[in-house]
Amino acid sequence: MYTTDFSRQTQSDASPGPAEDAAQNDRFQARIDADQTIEPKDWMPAAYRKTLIRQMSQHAHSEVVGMLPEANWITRAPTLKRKAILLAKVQDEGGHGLYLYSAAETLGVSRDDMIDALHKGKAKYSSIFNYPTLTWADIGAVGWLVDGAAIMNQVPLQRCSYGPYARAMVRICKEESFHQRQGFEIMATLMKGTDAQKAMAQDALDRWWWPSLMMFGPSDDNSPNSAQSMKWRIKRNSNDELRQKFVDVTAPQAEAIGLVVPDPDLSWNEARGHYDFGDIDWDEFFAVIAGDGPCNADRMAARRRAHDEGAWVRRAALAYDRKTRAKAAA
Ligand code: BYC
Repeated sequence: MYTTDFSRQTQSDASPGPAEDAAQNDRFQARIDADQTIEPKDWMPAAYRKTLIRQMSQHAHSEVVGMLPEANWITRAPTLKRKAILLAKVQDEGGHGLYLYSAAETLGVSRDDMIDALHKGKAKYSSIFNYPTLTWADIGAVGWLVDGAAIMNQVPLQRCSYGPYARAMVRICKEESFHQRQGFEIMATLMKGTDAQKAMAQDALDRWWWPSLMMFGPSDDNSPNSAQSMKWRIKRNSNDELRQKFVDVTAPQAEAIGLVVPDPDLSWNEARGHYDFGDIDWDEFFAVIAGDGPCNADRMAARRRAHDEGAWVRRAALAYDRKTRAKAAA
């Protein structure tokens, strides 16, 4: 995901701005500590607003850019049923983007500005969508692992302190659970197939495993936004906690269908009650979020093209809206 110009925030931004006094901030923090939700018209620190705009807009961008790797397979899905399922899933992702842009707009930023920031390369979207979907098994791996990681991260967001974001996440999480199941079912079906199908599923897991672990963001000791976001209860868990949960849930699923997780260090640690796992290649992660992943350029070009090609639809909708209002006024 990507930051936007308007949303760059450091720890020092969290201190009260000139127009904010400490008492207001204390009252705000007390509401958060009492687990009350913050609503659009409530007073909030400028830094809280900025952090939410950053996270929610990059989340929305991820949903929309995330349509691209899967859409690549709609026409090539192996059966009519698989095509229909994939088409519905990709539409769901578009819908998630729309709820999230709308929820972010309640903070006073316009959707046009958010999309403009994405198109100008000033805004982030999830690193995961900069990897290619090379085979049909990749569609299984994306549903199982990418949507699986997304759920792990998004379930706690249903209890995020900002009401519109928390409420948007309820339906999104329901749909993501269904997506995860369909991805796992594709992988399970391939693993019951021919040797070539099994090899294709294993190859997809080999390529998607590590990038999926990177989705949770940098390790806790290198996550500049986590402490403040957790204090504000935007985030309820740290990046490493959620990554560990994901590994704990997913490793046995791989084993159950005969797949081997591409990590020689993966092993159950009885004492910790968790799986141990190997080191993540953080150089790769930071290169991808800096724009140097395998598909960054393609993804951005496709988004900009889609936006340009949709300009007439936006103009038509606005013209219709003007006509309807004029009629109503007359
Ligand atoms: N990719 O301090 P940190 C989906 C950035 S889509 C790119 O830990 P934070 C789906 C981070 O933004 C799932 N950038 O940050 C759709 C920050 O940079 P800035 C999308 C990343 O915000 C279609 C810097 O690294 N889910 O479900 O506390 C098909 C330092 O990080 C990434 C969401 O967006 C990354 N992976 O925590 C299928 C969930 N990780 O902004 C599925 C909402 C970190 O300071 N977002 N960065 O320049 C979050 O929960 C949080 O933003 C994160 C990062 C946990 C991701």
